[in-house]
Amino acid sequence: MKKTVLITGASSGFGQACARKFAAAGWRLVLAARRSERLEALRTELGGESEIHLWPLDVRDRSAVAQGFEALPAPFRTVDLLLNNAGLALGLQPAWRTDLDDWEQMIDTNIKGVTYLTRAVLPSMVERNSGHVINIGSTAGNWPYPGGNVYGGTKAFVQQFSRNLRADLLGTRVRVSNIEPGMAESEFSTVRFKGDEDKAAQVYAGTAPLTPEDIADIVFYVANLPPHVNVNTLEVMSIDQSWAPFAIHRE
Ligand code: NDP
Ligand code: 8X3
Repeated sequence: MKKTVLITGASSGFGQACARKFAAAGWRLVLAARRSERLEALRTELGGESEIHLWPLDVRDRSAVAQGFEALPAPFRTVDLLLNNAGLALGLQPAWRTDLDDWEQMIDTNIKGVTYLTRAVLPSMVERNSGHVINIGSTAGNWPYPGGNVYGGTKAFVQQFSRNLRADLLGTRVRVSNIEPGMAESEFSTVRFKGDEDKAAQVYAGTAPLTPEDIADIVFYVANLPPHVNVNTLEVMSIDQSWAPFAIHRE
C-alpha cells in the first residue's frame, strides 16, 4: 500500500531532496514550508498532483500546525513518516554579541516547531501502532564550536527529545530516529549569513561537503529498514570534516 511522508522544510535543501527521493519511490507526499511558490514549483516538477499535498506552513505557529494537520485531506492525514526537517541557524556571533531575535527564531523553529509537528502527528501513529518520526538533528548537537551557542543547543534538544520519544513509545511499533549531518551544502549558510552568498560559499570552498541528496539517501535508507529495526541516531560527515583538538587559551 502507498505510504505517506510529511516533510517540513520541503522548499529547499534536505527537505526538497527528500521529496524527490520519496516521490521517485512512489510515496504520497505532504510538503510543508513557508515559501508556497517553491512548493508549487516542486509539485510541478514531480508531477502526480493527486499524490502531493502542499501545506504552506510556518512551523512556529502552534495553532496553524494543529489545525492544519487536522484539516489535511484524508489520505494525507495518515502519515507513515514525519520528517521534522525545517530548521535554521542564524548568525555565528559569540553569545554576548548575538541578536536575541535570532536566538528566539532558532528556538521557535528548531525546538518548538519540532514539538508542535510531533505532538500533532503522534496520536494517530500510536493509534495505528505504526509510523516513524525522523528528526534532522546536527553534529552541532553533539560537538560545540565557537558561535554555535543556541543553534547547537537546539539540536542537542532534538537529540534528547528523539531519545525520550523512544522511551515513551516503547511497546508500540512507532520508530524514532535522529539524523545528525555535519557540513552540507544547501541554502543553510546563505540563511545563516543572512543572504551573504560569498560568505556562505567560503564555508564549503575547497571541500566536498555532504549534499542534500546524500541526506535524502540516508533518510530513505533509515525509513525503509525492516519495521523492527530502529536507528536511534546516525551521525554523518563529509570526509573533509573532522574534529578540532581542545582549544587552549595561553597568556
Ligand atoms: P535550507 O536552508 O536549504 O532549508 C531549510 C528549510 O527549512 C527550508 O525549506 C525552509 O523553508 C524551512 N524552514 C525554515 N524555517 C521554517 C519555518 N519557520 N517554517 C517552515 N519551514 C521553515 O537548509 P538545509 O536543507 O540544510 O536544512 C534542513 C535541516 O537540516 C535544518 O533543520 C538544519 O538545521 C539541518 N542541518 C543542516 C546542515 C547543513 O550543513 N546544511 C547540517 C546539519 C543539519 P521556508 O523558508 O520556505 O519556510
Ligand atoms: C549544520 C552543521 O556545523 O554548521 O547543522 O553546525 S554546522
